[in-house]
Amino acid sequence: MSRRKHFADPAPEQAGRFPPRQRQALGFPTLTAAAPPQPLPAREDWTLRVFGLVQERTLSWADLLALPQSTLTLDIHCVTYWTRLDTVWQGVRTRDLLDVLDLDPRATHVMAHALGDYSAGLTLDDWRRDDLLLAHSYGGEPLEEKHGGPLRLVAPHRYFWKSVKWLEGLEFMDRDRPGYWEARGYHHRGDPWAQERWESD
Ligand SMILES: Nc1nc2c(c(=O)[nH]1)N[C@H]1C(S)=C(S)[C@@H](COP(=O)(O)O)O[C@H]1N2
Ligand SMILES: [Mo]
Repeated sequence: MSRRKHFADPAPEQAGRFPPRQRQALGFPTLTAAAPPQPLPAREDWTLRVFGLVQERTLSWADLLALPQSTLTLDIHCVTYWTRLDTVWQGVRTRDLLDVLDLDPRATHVMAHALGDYSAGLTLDDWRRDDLLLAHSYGGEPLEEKHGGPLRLVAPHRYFWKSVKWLEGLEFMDRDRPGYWEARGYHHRGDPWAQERWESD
């Protein structure tokens, strides 16, 4: 795939929505460093395990659908210099999930674990924002497997590597810990507006 055809310079009237050095992705690229084992469980058999500094529990698909459902329109920014504006996701806001969990007061960070070998951490303050979503649908359709279906995290205020696909575990912790990419040199926070790409920056 040629970059020339699939990426464009931001239109001047939208330039303010593009973090430094980002270009517009015309399609929806797929980036998978660590794929999950096959075959994936079906949507209705998917579970989300919550553990660590929290009352441990396993949410079923029905449990997830019984939580408040939100539709969010979000701009997403990948560290490989592409941005997509106005992507539309449906699912459960992370803060709405926090409301039904019994957190240990020592918890300050959340590690999102994928099925397979991938994880990424955020702070509990990140999780309390209103623009983070546990997404099961994209554009009104069930989220495609290549984009992390049945369930993925979408954290638009961070580079997209933080948005863990095939999300099956949430670990509450009292400190930051490196996830898959952070252990390989990516920045521990990953704010695209501050260009926090690599830890040496
Ligand atoms: N489980 C898992 N989640 C992942 C990844 C991965 O390799 N495995 N890649 C990350 C990276 S680097 C990016 S940019 C986005 C890409 O999401 P997309 O394929 O839907 O564009 O997913 C993130 N989440
Ligand atoms: Mo990425």
